[in-house]
Amino acid sequence: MKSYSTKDIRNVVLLGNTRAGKTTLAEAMLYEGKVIDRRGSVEAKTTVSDNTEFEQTNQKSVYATPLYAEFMNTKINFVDAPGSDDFSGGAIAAFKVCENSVLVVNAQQGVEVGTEIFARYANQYGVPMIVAVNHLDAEKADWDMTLNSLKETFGGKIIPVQFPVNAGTGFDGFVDVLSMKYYKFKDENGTREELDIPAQYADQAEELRQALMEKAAEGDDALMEKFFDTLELSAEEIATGLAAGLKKGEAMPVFCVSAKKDIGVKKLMEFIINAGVSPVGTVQETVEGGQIECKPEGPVSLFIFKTSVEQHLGEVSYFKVMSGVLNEGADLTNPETGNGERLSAIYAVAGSKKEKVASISAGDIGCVMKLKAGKTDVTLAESGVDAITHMVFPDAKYRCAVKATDKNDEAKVGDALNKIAAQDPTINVEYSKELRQTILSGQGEQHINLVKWRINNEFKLNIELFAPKVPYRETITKVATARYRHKKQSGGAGQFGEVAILICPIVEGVEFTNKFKIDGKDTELKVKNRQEFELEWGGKLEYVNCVVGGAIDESFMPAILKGINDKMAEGPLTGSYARDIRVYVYDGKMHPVDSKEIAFILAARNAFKEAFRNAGPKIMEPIYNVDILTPSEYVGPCMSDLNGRRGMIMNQDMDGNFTVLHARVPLAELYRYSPVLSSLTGGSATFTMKFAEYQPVPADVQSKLLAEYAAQESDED
Ligand SMILES: Nc1nc2c(ncn2[C@@H]2O[C@H](COP(=O)(O)OP(=O)(O)O)[C@@H](O)[C@H]2O)c(=O)[nH]1
Ligand SMILES: [Mg+2]
Repeated sequence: MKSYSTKDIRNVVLLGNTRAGKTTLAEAMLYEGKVIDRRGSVEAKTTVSDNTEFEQTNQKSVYATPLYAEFMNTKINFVDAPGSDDFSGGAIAAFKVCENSVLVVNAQQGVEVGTEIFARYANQYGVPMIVAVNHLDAEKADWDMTLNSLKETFGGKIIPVQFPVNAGTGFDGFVDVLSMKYYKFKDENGTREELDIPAQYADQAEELRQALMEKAAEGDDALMEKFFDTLELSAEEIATGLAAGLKKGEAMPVFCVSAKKDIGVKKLMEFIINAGVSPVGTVQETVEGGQIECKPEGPVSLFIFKTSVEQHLGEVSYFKVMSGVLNEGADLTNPETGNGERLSAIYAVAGSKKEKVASISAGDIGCVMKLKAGKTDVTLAESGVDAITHMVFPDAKYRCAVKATDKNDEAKVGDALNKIAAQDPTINVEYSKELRQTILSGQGEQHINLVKWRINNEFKLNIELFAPKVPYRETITKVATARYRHKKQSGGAGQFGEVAILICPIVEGVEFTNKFKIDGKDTELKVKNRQEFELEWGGKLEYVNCVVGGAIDESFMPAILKGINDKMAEGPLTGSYARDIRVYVYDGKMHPVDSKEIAFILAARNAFKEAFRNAGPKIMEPIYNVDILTPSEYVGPCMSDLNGRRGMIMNQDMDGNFTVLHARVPLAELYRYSPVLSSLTGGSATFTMKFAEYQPVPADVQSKLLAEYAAQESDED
């Protein structure tokens, strides 16, 4: 392959609903770009893009696959992204490296859920969208319906550049208004004739040309002036204005395509080259707050946006050269760790097809194998160059607990999960000491099921997924005292320790006091010292020594604190962490021979447990901020579902035809929320969730949790 300079590169991510035809369009572009000499199909499991077993079995893309085509002396790199929100991580990674997107829409369906979801992401990440209306050869293809649904969703940004001729099973061409030509196709391999527009389409073409000129004029002030003066723009001027509007996100030009029959694919590629945003001069922010400009004469810097493990190759890291020219054999450094890497061989990449190249210029995409630490979201650069800012992914929407089916596989399963998480930044695996569970989280149930499939099929291990425990907290609401004597005199050496404690809640804004009523008497405790601890699970413990007259020797005070800490870490109500408690040790007793540390630890544990139970104990639960984005017609069902989850709707906003519901929902009620929301809304809603705060659980929930814990608790001593 020849080496392409920065200005001759275009990077494009293919977006859209599942089954819109992205993978098939990618195949046609590879064919037009001479990367393959015959097209595969999704049905025959022979596309370049869907090259993994999971994708072929399920006939859908779940990984974002980098591909390229060489066309008109330009290298178009494109990333075929999956169409389901569960796998949005791939598209979001692609936004980091693509200056353009093609939004593929199925002409039988018009705008679908995935169209809107991914268009929203593209807007959010500031990537311009070209629209390809695909499936125009299908029996039920409906151009007008599709165009109307696009206009309804995206408004005046939608500007058709073409219209189809004979849409439906006889689809064989389109009128292109940019060139004012009729393209008629003779076969299913992209062979076309360029003809004058037939008389019957002349008016329609002229009408569209007027609209196109107006839209183009909006994109550029000089053009606007010229258009006002002469009411006419040349084809080049229209293209220039349209390109400017596209870049600013104000125009979404629409093209006619049949990916299956290779109709319209070349024109789309021409437009990407002529009007798409080139990487020249684009800027990446660095973690240090600086900038890296995309130019070949800059220092070498590349960013890894994807890693995967591939058959016969091992680990493959996909990157974009953000600056400079990368030559094979380059020695680069990860600026964040200082670790060096040698890139001995570098490749241009189209799915599983990889071609070794000698150099890759700024703006271009390639891959390298078997890096030591070349994980996703990592910069490798010449020394002295800063790391590029990290990719930002949505927070996890689906959590579950995971364990190896066979206990002996535990370590291997842990390894496998960590490998998967290192490749996919939207998968998170974490052992929770508190819950004593490994928690696996991702973007949805399908996403987690893919992890399970990979563990089964790629790692040949079995796992079980189940509901995660909820990280409850325990605290108290009033003052209580307890006295406990631990005494053991059977057999050899005896044990003796007695402590009397008072506990009260630590409440922000309420001052420390040493005056209490103990056993009905007003008492002023003599404070010898106070220690305050920030607990690692949040909240505080304060330990106040008020022992007088040597009732307990100073040397036993740490043992008493240990006993209390034990119960703080395993709360008396449900075994969850306790927080925000002040403990006063004000009395006790020793035995000249039998008093030892263990006796005071146990006495303190039991005294604390008893006092806690009399101090108006409360179970607290984590509450999450949940923002649901749903088509407004589903607001009713979403709200009543939230009510059933003890959710509170805080407020709501409108966003076009969508409503955003802002709710607060206990985490305990959010297990498997994503599939439920999906079935409530025909898959058209999406949501985010983020921890907000701890709140006491309602009385009925508390009773239920207490009963559950009591059933499994064994008495201590
Ligand atoms: N008739 C027709 N079928 C198509 C066209 N493009 C894709 N398909 C079929 O639609 C299905 C989904 O296509 P695919 O490329 O996997 O869609 P993706 O999910 O967007 O990647 C497959 O069965 C394709 O063969 C097209 O232009 N015309
Ligand atoms: Mg696909």
